[in-house]
Amino acid sequence: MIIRKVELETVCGITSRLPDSPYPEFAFAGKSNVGKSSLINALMNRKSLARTSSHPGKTQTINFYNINDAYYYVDLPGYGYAKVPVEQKVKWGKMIERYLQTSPMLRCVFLLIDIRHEPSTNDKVMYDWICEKGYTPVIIATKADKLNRSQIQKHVKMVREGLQTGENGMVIPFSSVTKQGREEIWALIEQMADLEEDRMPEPEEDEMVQLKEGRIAKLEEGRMEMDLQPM
Ligand SMILES: Nc1nc2c(ncn2[C@@H]2O[C@H](COP(=O)(O)OP(=O)(O)OP(=O)(O)O)[C@@H](O)[C@H]2O)c(=O)[nH]1
Ligand SMILES: [Mg+2]
Repeated sequence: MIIRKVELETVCGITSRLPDSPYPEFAFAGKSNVGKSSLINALMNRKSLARTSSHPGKTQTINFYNINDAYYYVDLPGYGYAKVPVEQKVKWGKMIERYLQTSPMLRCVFLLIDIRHEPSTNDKVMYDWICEKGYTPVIIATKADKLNRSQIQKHVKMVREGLQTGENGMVIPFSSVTKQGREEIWALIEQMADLEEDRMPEPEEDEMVQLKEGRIAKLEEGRMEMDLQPM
């Protein structure tokens, strides 16, 4: 994928109005410190545009990154960070829910899980929540560089079973260090964005009027022909 333009276009806090996106959106969810911002940087070919930190709870807003004026990557706040006060957690939860529920341009939610560990209860809740909202989450198993090749497949199976994704659930091992998995994720995003573009757009009102008039003209022609039939 050629990245011509990346720009942090909108930052939404708890009370902000969500933007009316003109382009498809791809959101990245997962527990705090799992590597959401690092993945977004890797997908944007940027080292540090999305702020990362070894301290959990770095991303506290919903951040919309404009990619090539073609789509948005949406960095969501992480969940499950013990030091965040309960009140704050509830507010973030509501903010993420509002986003998942009301964004007409959201095409896919990527759920990030640390490949080294079994999915937590929070991960399972998030997985089920995304499904309930009508999306099929694509699982990204992050920090794959921490395991050797033979361990990776075993851990992918563990993640799949932990979330109960079923046989067909998509789990992509990824590393922001080696960039393993990046091409696959790009290909998926391009495919999903294109699919939408291929859909026939709803006709504009003017076109509908023309369509109606066109049909009436055709009908009249038909009638005229009938009128011309010999009795
Ligand atoms: N080894 C390794 N470390 C990673 C990888 N991805 C992220 N990290 C490290 O994990 C830590 C957290 O990464 P972030 O990308 O900030 O995580 P986040 O999910 O955005 O975290 P919050 O914003 O707090 O929700 C940082 O120290 C990263 O350098 C990876 O693929 N491999
Ligand atoms: Mg982050």
